[in-house]
Amino acid sequence: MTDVLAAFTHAIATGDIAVVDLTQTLSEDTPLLVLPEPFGQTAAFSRTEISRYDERGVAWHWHNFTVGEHTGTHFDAPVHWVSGKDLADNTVDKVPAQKLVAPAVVLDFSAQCAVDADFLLKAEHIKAWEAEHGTIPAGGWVLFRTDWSKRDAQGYTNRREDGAHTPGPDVCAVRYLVEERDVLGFGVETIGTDAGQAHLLDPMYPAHTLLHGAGKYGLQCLENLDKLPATGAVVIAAPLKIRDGSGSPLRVLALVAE
Ligand code: 23J
Ligand code: MN
Repeated sequence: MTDVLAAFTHAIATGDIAVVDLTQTLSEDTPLLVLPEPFGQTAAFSRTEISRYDERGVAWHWHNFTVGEHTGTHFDAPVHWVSGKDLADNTVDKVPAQKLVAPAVVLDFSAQCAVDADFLLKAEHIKAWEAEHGTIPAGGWVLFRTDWSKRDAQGYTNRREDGAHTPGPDVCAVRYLVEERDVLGFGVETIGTDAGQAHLLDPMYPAHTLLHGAGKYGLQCLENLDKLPATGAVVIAAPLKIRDGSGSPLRVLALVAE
């Protein structure tokens, strides 16, 4: 077949290319990031009914909803962090359309995270992964598999008196992905691209600080990363085109050759 798009749609129809949904269901029950006092909080998803085939709208059903830019499965744009505030095209509406479709690699550290909720992904871990699977391609997503999405609600947020205990990258790991690999962004199953205790690192919140300072993106609250191969998947991640938006809930899909 000479027409690459016809071959593509045919492969989707036959299942030779699987479409894997990496998105959490967004609802009133969606778990939220909770920051310590005195910081502001992201809003939960909520909705009010406009009509339901009734006198408010005889033949139609619809809602208005409220949601934080960073609630549920969502995209982080560079302007979200102070390190990215002066970059060009740093908001969700300015992400180039071509970047919304990109290759992805999946770094599976679920076994380590199962025994250590505070597991920190280090540059050495990434280099060991590359020795097995090949060099991480520039311009692609790096997805960090922790199996966190399989936990119950309490285990997912894993909050204790001293804050959340969830895995994430350390400073050198993020620096390696940004400076040595020029990735498009970093995607995680947990609520933040940073570890729950990342306020204790230097710089604090290294994933947010270094990724967004370099114009890179974040994806949070992903699931089904266990359905993806280590290399070869293609991710479609298109945030809402909110003018000057710092982030947005979105549907994230992966294409996988079967
Ligand atoms: C603001 C402050 C700290 C964090 C976050 C937001 C996020 O995780 C986010 O959703 O971007 S850690
Ligand atoms: Mn975010």
